[in-house]
Amino acid sequence: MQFAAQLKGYHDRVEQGLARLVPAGSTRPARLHEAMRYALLGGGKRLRPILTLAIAERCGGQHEALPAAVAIECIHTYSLVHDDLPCMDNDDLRRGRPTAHKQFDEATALLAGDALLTYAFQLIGRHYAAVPALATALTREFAEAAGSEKLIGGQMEDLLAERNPGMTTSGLEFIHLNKTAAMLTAALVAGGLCGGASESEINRLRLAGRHLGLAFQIVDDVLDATADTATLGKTAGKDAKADKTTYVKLHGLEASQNIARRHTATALEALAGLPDDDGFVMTLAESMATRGK
Ligand code: GRG
Repeated sequence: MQFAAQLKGYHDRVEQGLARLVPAGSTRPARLHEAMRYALLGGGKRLRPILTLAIAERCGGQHEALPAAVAIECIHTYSLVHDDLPCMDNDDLRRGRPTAHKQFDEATALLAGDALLTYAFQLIGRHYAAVPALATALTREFAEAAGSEKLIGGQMEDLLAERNPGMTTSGLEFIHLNKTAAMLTAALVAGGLCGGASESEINRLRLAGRHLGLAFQIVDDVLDATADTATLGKTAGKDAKADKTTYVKLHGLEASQNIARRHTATALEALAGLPDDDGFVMTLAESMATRGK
């Protein structure tokens, strides 16, 4: 099957899973559940859950991966909702639509983000109760990736960096590794855990996630500087306007693109040691670094 058709198949499965596994908008209190569904179901590339599903199948398909895939998208979406709030990035546009706090209000968006994060763990507990070792491993993986030493820690350092004009490449790498690569790594590892991957395969997934995440974030910085708002579905040019330290600011556009290419090559080398007969995972990983071209 062609890559595009496969990608659409995974995308559809994720959309259906999100619509089915997250409480209906009519669930009391309806305003909260409507806001959760508004943020979650309003577009998005679904890269993390697609990676989880695709890796799980290729690593043996031992257990149903859809609940884990939906859980990672819930955590990712919570982080976007909170990142858009006026006290953080203060953005009006996300996934081509008004941000959750613009569509509802700040307090509702804050609570919807909280609820999405918590719901991810409810899903894991509910759907993997019969396989306690898997439930524990997934909980640990997601909690560590989303916690104070990774996602939230990366976000904290990112906020602090706005007041630090002397930011270095290693400071920036810390932010990217924790804010971006940790959640992509968790998506890959969750796929491995659901599929029944060996320890050495899980280690390969971790290495791939690290480099894929760095490449993905550098490309995100490049796109912020080069693409328009309509293409991105979020406000373009924000980094330069805020004089934010990014790879583009530190290294320039061309060097940033070369660094992203090197990280992608390392990620692909790590993934090459995994079962992927039809090359779908490799092509998806490659496309993440070439998006916007
Ligand atoms: C509020 C704890 C907390 C964290 C916020 C996600 C995040 C951290 C900030 C958003 C801004 C940003 C550039 C994050 C880096 C990761 C990233 C590129 C997120 C966007 O992911 P995509 O492109 O988005 O996969 P879609 O909308 O397709 O899901």
